[in-house]
Amino acid sequence: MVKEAERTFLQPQTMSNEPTEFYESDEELLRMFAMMVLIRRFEDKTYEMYTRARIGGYCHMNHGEEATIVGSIFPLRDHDWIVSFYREHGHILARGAEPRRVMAELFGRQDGVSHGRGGSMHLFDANRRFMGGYGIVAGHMPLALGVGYSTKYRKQDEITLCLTGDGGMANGASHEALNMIGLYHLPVVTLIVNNLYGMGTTVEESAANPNLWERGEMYGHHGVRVDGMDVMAVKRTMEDAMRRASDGQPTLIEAMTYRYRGHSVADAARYRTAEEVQSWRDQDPIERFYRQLLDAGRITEEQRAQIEAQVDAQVDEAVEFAEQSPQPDPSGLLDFLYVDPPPNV
Ligand SMILES: Cc1ncc(C[n+]2csc(CCOP(=O)(O)OP(=O)(O)O)c2C)c(N)n1
Ligand SMILES: [Mg+2]
Repeated sequence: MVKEAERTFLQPQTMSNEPTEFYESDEELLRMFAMMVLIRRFEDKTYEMYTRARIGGYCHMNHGEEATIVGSIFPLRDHDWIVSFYREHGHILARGAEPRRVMAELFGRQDGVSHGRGGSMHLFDANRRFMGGYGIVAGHMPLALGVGYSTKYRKQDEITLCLTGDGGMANGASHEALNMIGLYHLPVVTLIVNNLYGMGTTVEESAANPNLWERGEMYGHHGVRVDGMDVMAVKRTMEDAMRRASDGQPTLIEAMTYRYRGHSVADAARYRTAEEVQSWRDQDPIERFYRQLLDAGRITEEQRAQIEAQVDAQVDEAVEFAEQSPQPDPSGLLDFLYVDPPPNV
């Protein structure tokens, strides 16, 4: 067992009432806030739909991770890429995918973002350069390396954001990918969503050195740890990382956050205490951002209520859409497996 004293650095930061400097427009700040609320409410609804057997299979949710997600994905430009893992509902929403098509995918329906073939762990939106959604822990990191290599080979100004979990950093593929990204000076930003657990295993139980950000330096990346419950802190860290990436310097960001719910819908999370969960809920990223915006006079109570009402309507509509979307026809079982038409090689 890991002793309490050894875990002090993983304790939540205390809420700060310091005024925050914003250079974003009101419109942009409210869009960020609305997206964090959308991810939260979408996941609430996902949980409800799972318990009502509308969604099957594995289902991993993002409650609590909204600041890390929005702070890292919002700075990306349309021509940048994302490669993600299986806890990615919020990631694809933040990239701009339609909630109704994401919900339809969770339902396994034809109108889903992966035409019902992928489900919760395999969300794709190639038009938005959202390249999945993968179930093999860290198996996607070499794919992000490949996307970054392609960008450099084609001499394009495109950045790849690779999101991964803390547990994934114990898999050999993460080391190989980080090494080659550093070796070839690829424009890749790797962001560890450190929610302190890989299933029921703590970071201290899976990492000889639990300061995961320190691995950046040994692989030629800039390494940095950020408070993943503070959306503006994550956004600034990501903006810096993007500037470095454009100059051929990759970054490894470790965002300290927490998942409020179990590993998947089926996990009762008996490996942690209710007090621990509450201590993180007490510094909820949505409430924290709201407080920052309120203190800076950038949001009103009325605006918040309006955003929440709009989001609720959007999520309800997403469920209606998913319910009405047809099951994929069995005759299309082999569709979408290969590029169509196949490349002329
Ligand atoms: C290679 C591989 N090993 C084990 C698993 C089983 N598994 C699924 S999720 C998971 C935990 C990963 O934790 P982390 O990377 O911290 O991501 P989180 O679920 O916390 O977001 C494990 C071990 C897997 N899917 N792939
Ligand atoms: Mg984890």
